[in-house]
Amino acid sequence: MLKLGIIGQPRSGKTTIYNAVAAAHADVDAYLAADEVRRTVVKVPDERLDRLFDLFSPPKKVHTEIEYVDFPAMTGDATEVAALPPMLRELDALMMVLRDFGENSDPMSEARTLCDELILADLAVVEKRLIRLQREVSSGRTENQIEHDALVRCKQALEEERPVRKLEFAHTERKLMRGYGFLSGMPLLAVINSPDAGSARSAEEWQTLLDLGPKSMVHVVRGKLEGELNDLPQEDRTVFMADLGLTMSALDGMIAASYSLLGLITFFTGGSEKDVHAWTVERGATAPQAAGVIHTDFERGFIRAEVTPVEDLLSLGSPAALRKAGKTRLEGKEYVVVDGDYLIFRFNV
Ligand SMILES: Nc1nc2c(ncn2[C@@H]2O[C@H](COP(=O)(O)OP(=O)(O)OP(=O)(O)O)[C@@H](O)[C@H]2O)c(=O)[nH]1
Ligand SMILES: [Mg+2]
Repeated sequence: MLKLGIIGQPRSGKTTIYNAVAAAHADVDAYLAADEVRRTVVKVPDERLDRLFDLFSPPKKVHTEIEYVDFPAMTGDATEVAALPPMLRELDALMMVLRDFGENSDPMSEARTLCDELILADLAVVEKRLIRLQREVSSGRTENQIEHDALVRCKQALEEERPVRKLEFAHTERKLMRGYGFLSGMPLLAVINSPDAGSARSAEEWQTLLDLGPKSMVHVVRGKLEGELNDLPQEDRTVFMADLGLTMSALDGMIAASYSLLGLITFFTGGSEKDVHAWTVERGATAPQAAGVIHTDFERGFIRAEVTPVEDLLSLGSPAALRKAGKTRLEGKEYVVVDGDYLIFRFNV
């Protein structure tokens, strides 16, 4: 399951946003110790899955899920910050909440401070490993030369306060570097937490100003206001959202941003018997890799996939009607899955 960690300066609105996303209503003013985190698993809303469920009426509907983790503030206090990096390295992406509401708000400076902390944590890892590798290399052993050279480049960048995210690696280097789980190299979603009246700048303007590099995105929210919308009955919520010019809920917006940041797409399986099921894969995944998300045996024994765009299935009403209309294709191992594919796998286990 996809795991996103919410980090930020004290009182930047991390828990408020976590609540808006989780509709969990954890107490925003409760003190969270440094090693204490809140976790919530949210179902990724998808109206295509809802319509598939209506079409087939199976016993079950299974959404894809994302876990959000609300971390204590990164205060720059050495003892507290030291407890965070190992926990952060387990995540798929970081969500950095920047305060854009209240007095003396300065999202730029908060971003800089946070990014510096991530850089320092990475530098400690690099330096420790390099001591050993340098000894190896200078004694003429070359088996870890590539790793050594890549780490030297990382060190140089980090010392210049540039995140690992901004470095380019060759394929083998990238594989080696992945093992380190560099925090400054993780996909990063900057969340500008704006006052009720809205942010003075657009997401594009923030993106340019923050200049976070590749694998980064900016999402502008009004955390408190959007969280409060969760308390309203559905009808009122729709009216309020229209008044506020919001086209989607905080949760939907955050998930859409996370998916696009991580390059993820959704495909569907199932039918009337058991369930309809939404699954997540990385953009570019082949049909066997998609089958592997369901079960590793499916990947190994993959023969073919029957592929239909879900919209065609929904408009024509049944797999049989689709086959008749010639909308369903049989695809082999090379097929690259597209967002919204409805797939039936044929495999041999
Ligand atoms: N006006 C306004 N207030 C907000 C917003 N987001 C959070 N707040 C308020 O700011 C205070 C801190 O919010 P939290 O969500 O607890 O912030 P946090 O980052 O989790 O705080 P710590 O965990 O203590 O570091 C609370 O009183 C919130 O109600 C916002 O978008 N607008
Ligand atoms: Mg908090």
